[in-house]
Amino acid sequence: TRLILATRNHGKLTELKAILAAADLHYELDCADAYPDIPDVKETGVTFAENALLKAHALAQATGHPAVADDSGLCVDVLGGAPGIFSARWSGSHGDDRANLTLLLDQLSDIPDPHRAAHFTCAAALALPDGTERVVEGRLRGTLRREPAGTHGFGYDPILQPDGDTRTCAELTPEEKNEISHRGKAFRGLVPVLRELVG
Ligand code: ITT
Repeated sequence: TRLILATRNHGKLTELKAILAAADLHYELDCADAYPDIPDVKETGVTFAENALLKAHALAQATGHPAVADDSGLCVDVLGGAPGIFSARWSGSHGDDRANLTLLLDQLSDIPDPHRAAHFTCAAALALPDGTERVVEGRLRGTLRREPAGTHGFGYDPILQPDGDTRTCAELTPEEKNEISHRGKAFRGLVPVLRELVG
């Protein structure tokens, strides 16, 4: 069976492949990059789940294969959940991780440590060519540092320190991050659904 990973974000892709590999699913995994002619879908949803479903359906329809998608982001308590679904383009330029993180730290410079709680959210969506759909969400809670630390991962990893750890996500090994992450939780939650609906 072929399963399409409907993302063009390479940080996500690396983590997704590792998380799904651990589940021993025996699919042929194909990435969205293998279908350059399929245009990116407009993320017009107002929730992570809606956007993940839009992306999964677009690839499932266009390829005729089941597709999974990930919509994710960082939600900061004191900002009422922002950047949230706008995490990838918070600074204005889509996917510029360094600019996004720098702007966010700047916006939070006056916020004292006890009020710097935040979480990552990931919505993992599965869509089949016949229109069947499922979504599972996962979260990783933590606090935001004042300075980035660590070189692993991507996006806002250098500034989120998971609760119960003294390191940022970017200081965890990839295995340690996948074990506790929003993405690990969401996609491990999707595995039984994949077994049932995709085989
Ligand atoms: P696709 O739509 O192609 O999957 P994208 O990067 O546009 O890629 P999103 O709209 O879901 O995807 O944006 C996700 C953003 O949230 C990402 O660019 C990061 O800035 C942030 N993010 C998500 N998961 C993260 C993680 O595990 N660690 C750090 N930052 C993360």
